[in-house]
Amino acid sequence: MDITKLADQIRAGDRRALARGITLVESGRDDHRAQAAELLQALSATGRQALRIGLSGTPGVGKSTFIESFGMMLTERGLKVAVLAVDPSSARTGGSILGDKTRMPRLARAPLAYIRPSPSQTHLGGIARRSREAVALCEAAGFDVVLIETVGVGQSETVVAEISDLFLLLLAPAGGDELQGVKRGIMEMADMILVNKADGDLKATATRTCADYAGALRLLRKRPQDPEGFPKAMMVSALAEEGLAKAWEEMSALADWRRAEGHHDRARAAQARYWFAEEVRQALLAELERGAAKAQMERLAGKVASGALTPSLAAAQMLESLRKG
Ligand SMILES: Nc1nc2c(ncn2[C@@H]2O[C@H](COP(=O)(O)OP(=O)(O)OP(=O)(O)O)[C@@H](O)[C@H]2O)c(=O)[nH]1
Ligand SMILES: [Mg+2]
Repeated sequence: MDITKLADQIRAGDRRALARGITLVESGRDDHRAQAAELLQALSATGRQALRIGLSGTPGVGKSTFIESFGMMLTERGLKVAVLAVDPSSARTGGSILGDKTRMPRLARAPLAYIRPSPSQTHLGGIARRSREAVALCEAAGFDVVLIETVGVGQSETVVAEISDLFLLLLAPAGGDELQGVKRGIMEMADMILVNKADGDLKATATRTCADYAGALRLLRKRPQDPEGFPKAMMVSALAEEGLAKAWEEMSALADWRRAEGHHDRARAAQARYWFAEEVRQALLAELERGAAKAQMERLAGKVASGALTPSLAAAQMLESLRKG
């Protein structure tokens, strides 16, 4: 594969080249990893930045519907929109973004939009890297907005929040006890909470839910990266296409403020540091699964199990043998 040529094509906005690039970064093969690294390095000089918007929510809350309506609105304004999914469970049924492509019929056909189906299989450790690198490729290809969707099941929200500029939490209208259902850590990550399905019979409940969450957000610790009034809760209807323009206005205002105040650059730098450290951690863990280290782990585990060594002494010996390499 000619990586220089592929990089040129991606830079020029060639969709098929972008798709091939993403397939490359998704691959676990060693030779592909090396080519992917070369590709990302070649594209890192473009300096292009998209607004990266992470979107999380439980199954059925309306993420796909929202992305379809919201994405269409953005493309109608002339913005180029890419859609990616971070899917922690490869066996998930019904909600895969491949299915979503058919559930986003208008966006899938929009010339300014690109929807990337989630890969059919990924090992858990590879999710973060492949998502991060896919976002980088979309940026290099000149997209204005990258929407990164994840189903809210825990760990994947952190991944998405750490590759996004804005993190949105999509919620459904519900009774008061639902409020406890959202983990505090997730609330603390959110820049905006969008209460979806604020239409028809659900509108009154949505209004209450929105007020509840607005109240809950006010109780959270103030973050330096937020201007007055953020994080905020709003109502939208992805189906009726209501509140979407207002939501975009708020997102843009927040993003502009963060850029002007230096928070945007600081956040991206902090994310780069985070992912560097994370890659090192993952690589070190992978070392333990290989050859001599793996055998040594098993040998020491046996001694710990039989009571010949304490866990901490065995760990110290393990680290010692790793250092000697
Ligand atoms: N009334 C109403 N229904 C909606 C709205 N948005 C989505 N829905 C409905 O909610 C159901 C689930 O919507 P999806 O967009 O597939 O939800 P999702 O969050 O992508 O679900 P998963 O992909 O399974 O995680 C569908 O029947 C939608 O038509 C809305 O704004 N109002
Ligand atoms: Mg969906």
